[in-house]
Amino acid sequence: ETEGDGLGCLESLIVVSNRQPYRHEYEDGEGDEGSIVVDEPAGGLTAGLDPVVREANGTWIAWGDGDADFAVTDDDGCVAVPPDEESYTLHRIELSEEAVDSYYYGFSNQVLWPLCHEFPDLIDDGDAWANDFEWYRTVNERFADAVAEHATAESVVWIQDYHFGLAPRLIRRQIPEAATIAHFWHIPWPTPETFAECPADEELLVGLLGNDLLGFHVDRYARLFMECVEQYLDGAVVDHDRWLVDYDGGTTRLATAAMGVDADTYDETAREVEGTDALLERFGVSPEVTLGLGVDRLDYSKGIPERLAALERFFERNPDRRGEFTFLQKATPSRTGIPAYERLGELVRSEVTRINSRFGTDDWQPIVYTEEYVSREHLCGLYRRADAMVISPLLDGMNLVAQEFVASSVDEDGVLVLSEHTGAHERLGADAVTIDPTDTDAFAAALETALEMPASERRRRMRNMREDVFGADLEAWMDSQFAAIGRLHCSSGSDDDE
Ligand code: GDG
Repeated sequence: ETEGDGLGCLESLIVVSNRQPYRHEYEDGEGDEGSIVVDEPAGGLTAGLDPVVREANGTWIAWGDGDADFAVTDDDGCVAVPPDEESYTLHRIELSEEAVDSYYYGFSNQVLWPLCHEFPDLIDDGDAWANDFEWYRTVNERFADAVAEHATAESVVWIQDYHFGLAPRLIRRQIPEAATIAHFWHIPWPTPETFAECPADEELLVGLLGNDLLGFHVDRYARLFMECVEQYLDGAVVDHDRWLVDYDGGTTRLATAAMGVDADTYDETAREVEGTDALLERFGVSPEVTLGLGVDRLDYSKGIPERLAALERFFERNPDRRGEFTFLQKATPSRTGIPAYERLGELVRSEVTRINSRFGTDDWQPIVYTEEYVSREHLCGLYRRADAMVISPLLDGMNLVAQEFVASSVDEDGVLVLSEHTGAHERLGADAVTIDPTDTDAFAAALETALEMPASERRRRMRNMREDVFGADLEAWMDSQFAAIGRLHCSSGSDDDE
């Protein structure tokens, strides 16, 4: 019943995330000679949470990573932000190169990421993981210690993501019982069969059950979490109907909340765009073409090779589309240095070259591939201009790009081709063209369906999707989290609310 403003009884908010909301840098990369400038939050969750932490005069604990970052903090790593209107404390944790290698590139991204995305073959095997896991634990301890420095009995601690699977329990041990710990897990949760491959299965579950509230994007991930607890953790009692897990004297409530995007901003930005011809020409795309678009981090979970295979099949089957349709794939390199990501980059680039040499002509390429980072304005322009947006992950917690595209489609004439294996599909599946990315023939046929769809049907589907994306935006997601946190936090000490 406590709808909306869960922030009401919140006196002290402590956010924990890997990425920091503000970065300090030396101007012109001049080393410590230059003056220090500040980077604003880049977008997404960080930008969305910033005003909430400001309003709460809270604390944000995150990894700080440069000399300039620490030149402005006090001895404890704290600095007041934002610089122009100091509203909250940013507490930066400094990590050695070895810690980053093992905690971030190692256990987080070569064990937990492939595990949760159902790529057991990519999980670091051999001895590497044991050392990585030790560092993961050490870093989680350091964050937990930082939380303990700031926490009071009134505190709400809100932890973000898979980098902090052990922190909740470590925090619980150090802070007053009345404080509330909540956590949002932004990626999928694996099946029990896959979870068996987790080298630190029990400790991870025990860690996460230090939370009072654990959130996922969709019901399925929460259910899988409960199944894993039941199978792999002795002594835990799972209430599948009420979504509660009792363990070691504490109760963890599970919740789902599908994350949204700042839809109004995407809409406004897309409306202000003054054409994309110049941008397309810069990439080597003729402004006249029918445009397909892909926007992803260069990650093996995003199904980019599968998308290229479907495009090749599409051009085989539709010779009349050659010269007329171009697919622009924007890929942002990420986690470079991890072998699986290096291999993926090589595969994608060589497949693009091969397909282009098969169908391309002197003045037309079927696939234009770029790893250039584009501004939010340009991104919105491309979303608006795209005739078909293609999102084909093999598994994706939510996928915000799908929603950003919908929010930017102000002319209501673009079609969303969307993998059924994304959290976003639970929201948009009814009005998107659904694909299984591994079924190349059906995927190619879906591209045909999208490009041949009559304008009236495009509009009808896009309107439905826009209703969803604007109705359940980033702010609504945060409200729902804080309402759930508020119900636990403000009622602690009184009777259970159900
Ligand atoms: C994880 C989960 C979940 C990309 N290239 C550019 C650019 N981007 C931005 C997009 C979007 C973001 O990066 C990617 O977000 P996704 O949600 O698609 O995917 P992940 O990075 O894997 O995020 C995912 C998410 O967490 C939130 O919970 O949805 O399932 O995997 O915002 O716009 N932005 C700009 N230029 C680029 O070139 N400006």
